[in-house]
Amino acid sequence: MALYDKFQDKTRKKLAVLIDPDKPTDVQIKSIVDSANAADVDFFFVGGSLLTTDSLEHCIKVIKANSDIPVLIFPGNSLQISKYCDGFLLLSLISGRNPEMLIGRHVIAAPYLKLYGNEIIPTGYMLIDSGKATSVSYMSDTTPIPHDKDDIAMCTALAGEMLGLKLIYLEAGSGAEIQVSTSMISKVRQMISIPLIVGGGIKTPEMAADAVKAGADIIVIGTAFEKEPEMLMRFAEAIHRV
Ligand code: 1GP
Repeated sequence: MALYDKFQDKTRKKLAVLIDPDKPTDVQIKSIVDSANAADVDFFFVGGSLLTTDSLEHCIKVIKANSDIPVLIFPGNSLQISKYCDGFLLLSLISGRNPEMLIGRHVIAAPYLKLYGNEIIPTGYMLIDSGKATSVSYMSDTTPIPHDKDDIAMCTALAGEMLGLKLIYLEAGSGAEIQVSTSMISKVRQMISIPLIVGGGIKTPEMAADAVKAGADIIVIGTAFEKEPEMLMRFAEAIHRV
């Protein structure tokens, strides 16, 4: 099954585990991967707003040596490309008005992506305000959509779908204090027919379950698993049960 088919599969809600390749040691990556295998997690996303080490490919190799779960690059910039991943989320930051994040970086990355033959999934990436400045809003030089402006989020997601994007990702930012509201998730869900990803600041299995009940198809969690990979099973059960 092509990776995008797996995103579209409606048989269950899905969990993607985000690994920032800068942070964990090989032993810590292996521990998260072992927990993800046991919890039947659906995807690994690998990437970060700013990487300070040359660790991306190594991280992907460690995951792939220990798991059959598909690994997608979730790039923070055009340096985060590798032939070893299974797929690549080609992010267009449609909540912002920075042309570099809408098309500029893509022009630089495109020939490498073609050369490597990665499965490309064009993704409408939407930053939602979460109460404080996040790395991703600072690094992308874009203003997030206000937390309570569901109508702006709905119309932005709809425009993204009309432009041909294949996924919409509502992002509060890694480690966000406030997650995307269930009201916004539900209204965006009603507006679009493509799969909806939600992430940022989801700290408990109950919060993850609320997001999928509101209409998210895929939940992305990183920070909560960095310290406690054993929590992964509880999150996966809460999401897969819905
Ligand atoms: C960030 O949505 C992801 O891009 C995950 O966020 O680290 O807060 O789980 P957390």
